Formats: sequence, C-alpha cells, structure tokens
Amino acid sequence: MIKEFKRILVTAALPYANGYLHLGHLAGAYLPADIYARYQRLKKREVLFLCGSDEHGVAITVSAEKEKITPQAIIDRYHPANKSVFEAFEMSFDNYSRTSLPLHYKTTTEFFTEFHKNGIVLEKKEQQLFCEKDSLFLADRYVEGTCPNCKSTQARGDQCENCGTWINQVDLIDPKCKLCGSTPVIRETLHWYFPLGKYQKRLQEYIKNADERDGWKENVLRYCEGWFKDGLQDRAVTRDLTWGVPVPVKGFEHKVIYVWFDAVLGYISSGREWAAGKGTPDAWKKYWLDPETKYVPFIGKDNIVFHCIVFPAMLMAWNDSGKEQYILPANVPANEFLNFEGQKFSKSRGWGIDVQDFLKFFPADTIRYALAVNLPEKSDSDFYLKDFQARVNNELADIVGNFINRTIAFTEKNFEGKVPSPGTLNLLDAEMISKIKKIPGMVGLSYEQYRFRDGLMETMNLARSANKYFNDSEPWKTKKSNPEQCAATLYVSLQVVRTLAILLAPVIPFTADKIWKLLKMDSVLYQDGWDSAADILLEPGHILDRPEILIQKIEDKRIEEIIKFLEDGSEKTPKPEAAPIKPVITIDDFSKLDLRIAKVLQAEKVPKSEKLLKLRVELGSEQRQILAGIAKKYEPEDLIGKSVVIVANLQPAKLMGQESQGMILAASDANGDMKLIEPNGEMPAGSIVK
Ligand code: B3M
Ligand code: ZN
Repeated sequence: MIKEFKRILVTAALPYANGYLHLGHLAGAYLPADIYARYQRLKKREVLFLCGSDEHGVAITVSAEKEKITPQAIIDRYHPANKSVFEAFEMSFDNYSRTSLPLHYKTTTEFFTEFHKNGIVLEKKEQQLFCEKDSLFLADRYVEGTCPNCKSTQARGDQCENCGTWINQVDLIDPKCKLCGSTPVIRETLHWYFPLGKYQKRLQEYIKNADERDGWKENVLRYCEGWFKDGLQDRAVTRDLTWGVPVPVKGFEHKVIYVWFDAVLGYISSGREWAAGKGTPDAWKKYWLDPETKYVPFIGKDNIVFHCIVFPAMLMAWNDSGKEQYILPANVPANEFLNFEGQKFSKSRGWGIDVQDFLKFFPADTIRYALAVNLPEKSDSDFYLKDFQARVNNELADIVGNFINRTIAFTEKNFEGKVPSPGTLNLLDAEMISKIKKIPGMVGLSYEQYRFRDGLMETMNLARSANKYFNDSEPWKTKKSNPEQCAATLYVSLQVVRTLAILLAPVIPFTADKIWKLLKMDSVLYQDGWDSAADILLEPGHILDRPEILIQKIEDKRIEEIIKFLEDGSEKTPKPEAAPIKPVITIDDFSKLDLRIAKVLQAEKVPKSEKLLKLRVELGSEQRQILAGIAKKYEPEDLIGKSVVIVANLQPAKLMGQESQGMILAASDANGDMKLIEPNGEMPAGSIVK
C-alpha cells in the first residue's frame, strides 16, 4: 500500500551547462520526472517540480579551456539553450534555476559554514595529482587514467565513467593531465573533508526504511550496497580551482567548494528561487521541510551515489544542527542508460543526437512516446531510428490516432457530431466500460511505482482493445440493422477517447490537449483529473469538434533525411551567437552617447601589455589618444588609415599608465572572436553615428 502524501516534490538532475542535451539525458532523468510530475498533478496533489543548470565544476572549466573562452561564456551559452529545449520538449518544471545565482551561493555557503562551525567537515592534508606544466592540481576531470577497479581507460580523477566507482585520484593507473597530456606528480594540499563514514549506519537504516515504504529499484539498492560493503570514506568537498563557490573559511578563500556539494543543494536553491519569484519567499519550506511531502529526485545511474548517499548525509548533518529539518528522498528511481543505434551516447565522439536537432525533424510528443515505451528502467535500452518510426507509425498513429479519428469521424457522419444516446448496452459495451473503470487505477499504480513503461503499455492496451471493440461491434453495419446498438457503440467509444486523453496526458501532453479539444470539453483536462478517467462523463447530445489527424506518420524520407543529417559529420546545433539582451533603455538614454567616425592616424603596441594598442585618431575637430584591447586580433600597421567608430564623450580613463580619451566599438561573438566596426563606405572623420 502506498502511503498518501500531502505534497510531492520532484527534482530532475541538474544538467551541466557545458553542452546540449541529447536523447539519452531525456530518457535517463527528465522524461520520467515529467511523466511523474504531470501524473501527480492530475491526481490533484500539490506538486513542485524543480530543475536548473549545474554551472560549476571541472565539466565547465574544461569545456571553457577547450574553446579558449571563459567558464562564464560557456554557461551563458548553454543555460539558456538547454532551458529553451526543455520548454520545447514540454518539460513542466515549476522552476528552472542556475547554480551561478547569488541565491545559490548563499545556500551553499550557509551549509558549508554550518558544517565548519559544528566541526562536521575536517581539514586534512592529502596527496593529490599536480601538473607541473600547467601548475595546477588536477581535480576531477582534469585527470584521466585507467580505473584501478575495472581497468577501463576512461576513468577520471573522481569517478570511473565505466563502473561508477569512486576513485582516489592518486590510485589512477597511468594518470595523464587532461590539458597537456603530461604525467602529473604527487603533491600535498589542504582540503576539507566530509566524513561520510560516520553516517554509514544511519544511511543504511534510512535506505532500508525508505525501501520498505516505497519499494526502491533493484539497480539502485545494488549500487548502494556496493558502497556500503566497501565502507564509506571521508570525501574531500573542496577543490584547488577558481571556478565555483569560494570556501567560506579563513585561509581557504582561494579554493572552491566541490561541485557535487553545491549541485545537490541547487535543488533547494531552485525551490527558494521559485518561492521568491511568486512573492511568497517561505513557500519552499512546505516542500523541503514538511514530512508530509514526498521527495523524489529523478536521475541517471551515474548519479546514484550523490543522491542516495552524499545528499542524504549532508541533510542529516544539517538536521543534526537542530535548525530546519529537511526531508530526505523517499525514493531515488535512477534509470540506466539509453544507447543510440547500438552505441553509448558520447559527446566527445560525436555520437548521438541533440534534442534540438531532433525537434527540427519530429514533434516533441512523438519523441516522448518513443522514449517512454523504451525507458532504460531496469537495464540499458536502445534507441534506433527505425524503431522510432515504427513506434510512431504502428502504435501512436495506428492504434491511438486511428481509434480516436474513426470514432470522432463516425460520430460526425452519423450522429451530427453529437454524443449519441446509448439505449441499452450489450455485453461488449459493458466489458469496455468495465475496462474504463479499472484502467486509471492500474496505470496510476505503475506510475506511483516508477514503472512508466508498464503504465504506458497498459494505456496502449486500452487503445488496442478499444479498436477491437469498435471492429467487433461493427457500427457501420448496425447503423442500419440496429441503430440503437450503433449509438451505444459510439457512446462507449467516445468515453474511451476521453479516458485516453487523460491517461496519455503525462506522456504526450500536447496530443492529449488536442484530444481534449476535439471532445470540446468545457473543463480543463487537469481540473477533471486522473481519477475522472474512470468515469462516464460525456453526456448524450454533447457537441464534438470536427475530426482532425492527431498524429502524422513518419515517412521513410524523413528518416533518411535525419540519417543524412547525422552522417554529414558537421557541427550539429550551431552555437548561439549572442549574449542575452540587456534591459530596455529609452531613446533619451541612447541619445546621451556621442558616437563618431574617427580615422586612425597612428597605432602602436603598449609595452608590457598583450592586449592593448595605443591609437591616435582624427575626429575632424580634434585628435584623440585611445587605448583599445585589440592587440590580439590586429597588428598596428593593419589599422592605420582605417575608419572606426568611437564613443567620443566617454570619461577619459588611465590604462597601463596612459590616458585613453574614448572607446572604439567592436563586435564580439560567443567564441571570443572580435572585429572592429567600420562604416560601410567612406565617411569623413567626425561624422555622427546614430
Ligand atoms: N550535473 C551530473 C550530470 O549531468 C550533474 C548532475 C547534478 S544533479 C545535482 O550527470
Ligand atoms: Zn598539464
């Protein structure tokens, strides 16, 4: 028996803002989380569904170094991109936050400070790998080598990609610096450690109890048991990096808090941001602090240890302080991996497909459906384009689409588009109605137990038996031989259409809305709610909308097109070019700027500066000296004689001891490329730009 909770808190793993989301991400965490949240809302429970971008850690800084841009530029590119892809994929987050927000720094600092104050985190001197060439401690992904456990060559300094074990980086076999490829040396450094071992007993107890109450997945329990068997160790929760939340301890300000320490707290920050945004800053508390709330974080299997062990231990430590009492996850329904055409998704090997690319070819609901029937719930599963096409055509279109379409079309043709009056029901009708009555409970139970594939399968079986019912009832014959029976068939079929709309809403919400509109329901689908899917609510005489094709089949041509697109090997999703637009200004604000055309008379390098060039420019009425940060891009001799645009009324400033009397305008893109703005054609120096 599943305990009734007042409220449900759902989180989905915060994706690193260093790359685009692919289908594997969706199948691992996001789609099941969204199905669950939508289902719970339909059950009319209070639901808060949180996510956000994970913007710290070596995942981000390594990407930045590869592209020779700042970590900030990386996260400013991928955070908005991923946020909008989630929207296009119909993820129903109540809030999508980011861990670079000041609010999140506050949460993280609060937790760390409390742990420090209470003597929970311990200072330790440890040996770590250090790259002498880069003069850098090789935290986490900065080092790669062979896993001491499974011997995979893709192990990183914190964890093995392949077997998932935690790695003490000095145990890596044949470690190599990720930046320069050289072999690191061992050096001592000071860090703060979280004593996980001290919490082992309580964690085991917690998982045992939670499993008894909510039935944890076998794969998750097995992982946890593995860690417990080895015995939990102290874990460093600080790093020798500059990107992240600074360690709030005197003498450690130049180090940062380990990304996983701050990332899991990102869930709490996202709730706080949501509450503040609604103007009820305390509203997050009833979700995070009330034992009447059920908390379920959705993740992929590589994140199990952080959600089943690290995060709960952190919350236990906080709760021990006697301050707010956080609830722990009631279950952690982690999924395995999804493979693409038989191989693991891999960003670095360019294997897989970004969600936004996929969405250019196929509607979101078709992807949601094909992923949902094939979620890697118990073991890895495979995504093949041919399967995808078959699922959409033979299941979604032929079973669901066809049944709904023939029912509505038949009603329009023979009953003036109105729900007919049923008269007496025969045995077939009664059987169908009894299926309607049973199905929401059955599918609901599957969803409560995180068996999303089963729930969807049961829903599809209803559509299958509805088609069979329609065929066996032969309304095209009975409309002449037994009009009353014909009316009963359509009456019952239309009730099934309504039931299907509700049951499919968590999986294919866009299509479910369309079905709801076809039925011209006065109510909102979510107001009617899940349980009403068992009820017979369409009244005789109710007028329906005109039939419409719900699901377009996928033609072979389309599949060929996407295969071609995948094979052409070029960079798929273009990088968004521009930074976000700044807040609006008035025309008056703008007219304060005095922009002029100026001609470059002289140009020279500024001694000891890599970036600056010193220019002498002609402004018509006068000459100016301007220092510009363009030396990496332009040689002085390239500039002489060029027309440029300058801000002529900018307050003079001193740079490297020299006065700059204005500023030159240049365009720069997200990749750090830059070009001076030049008038398109000859204009005299001093011309006004507006
Ligand atoms: N960003 C790891 C990942 O994307 C990480 C999840 C954080 S959840 C708090 O696999
Ligand atoms: Zn190096």
